[in-house]
Amino acid sequence: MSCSKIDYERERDRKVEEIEDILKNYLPRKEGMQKVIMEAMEYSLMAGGKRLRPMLMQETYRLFGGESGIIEPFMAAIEMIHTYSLVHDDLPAMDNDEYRRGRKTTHVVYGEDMGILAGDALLNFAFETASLAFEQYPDKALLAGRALRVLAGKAGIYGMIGGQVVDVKETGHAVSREVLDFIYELKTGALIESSMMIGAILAGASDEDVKKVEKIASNIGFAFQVQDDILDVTSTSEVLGKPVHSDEKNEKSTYVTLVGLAEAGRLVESASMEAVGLLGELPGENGYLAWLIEKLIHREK
Ligand code: GRG
Repeated sequence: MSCSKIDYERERDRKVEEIEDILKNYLPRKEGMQKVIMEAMEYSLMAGGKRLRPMLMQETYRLFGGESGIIEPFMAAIEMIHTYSLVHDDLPAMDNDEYRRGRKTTHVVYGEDMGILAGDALLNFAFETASLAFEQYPDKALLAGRALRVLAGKAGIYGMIGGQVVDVKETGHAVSREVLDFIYELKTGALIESSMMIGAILAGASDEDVKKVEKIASNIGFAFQVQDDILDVTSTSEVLGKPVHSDEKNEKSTYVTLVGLAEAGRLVESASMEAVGLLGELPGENGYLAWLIEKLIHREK
């Protein structure tokens, strides 16, 4: 049965609500002398956002026929890891941002010390949460172990942290396309890859299909980040078709500065088409997932 755009939008809103309920369910109780850290965790985690990663995880799980609640602690964990990365990225030592998701950043509200600790706490609590899967679903311990390894690996030095390290090191001067691809693949792509791979792994997908899912997610991550570059510029510049020069004070290469807006748009389109094409090779009903990928990639904010 085919669904209209409006139906998918309603479905997305319902799924976001469902994800937020899951997140609330796994947050720690605000108690004890350290209560302020639980408050800061809740402040940053429940600040809105697209909930893209847990949604991609759950949809991939369903695509491969997954039906149990084992996915839920992992959905909460990936959003905690994503949120920790944003909290730390906003700190004065990194991007020094005052606003995120339409409200004051965590360190602005709770102080820099608590901002650092809230990020650390979310990262640790993510693994504490994901590990609940072993107790709750002992018959699926092997799958949970594989999923946990992907979660840790893709968030770590060969994944998101690795990408952020190179990004920080390379800020202040122009970089080659090769370096930019490395940064995008690790900093943005890795968590999206882990989201979808974990969905597939927990549903018992074959190694070959998990690899295919990784490739789909890598294309989504790339297109998502290049679209982010495009949106950064289109909100402030009308320059079309030619390379846009980086901000001189804090020079940062992006796909738009490297190849121009028009070519960046074409690359987003081809990565998105590759993702949707590969998705079509997988089993299962993928109408909503294909719509979601298109929607994310062509988002306007
Ligand atoms: C500090 C270890 C560490 C890593 C930081 C994620 C990140 C790495 C930095 C954030 C800055 C940035 C532009 C990252 C690229 C990925 C990206 C577009 C993140 C924003 O994700 P969305 O749009 O955010 O899914 P919401 O708020 O919707 O959840």
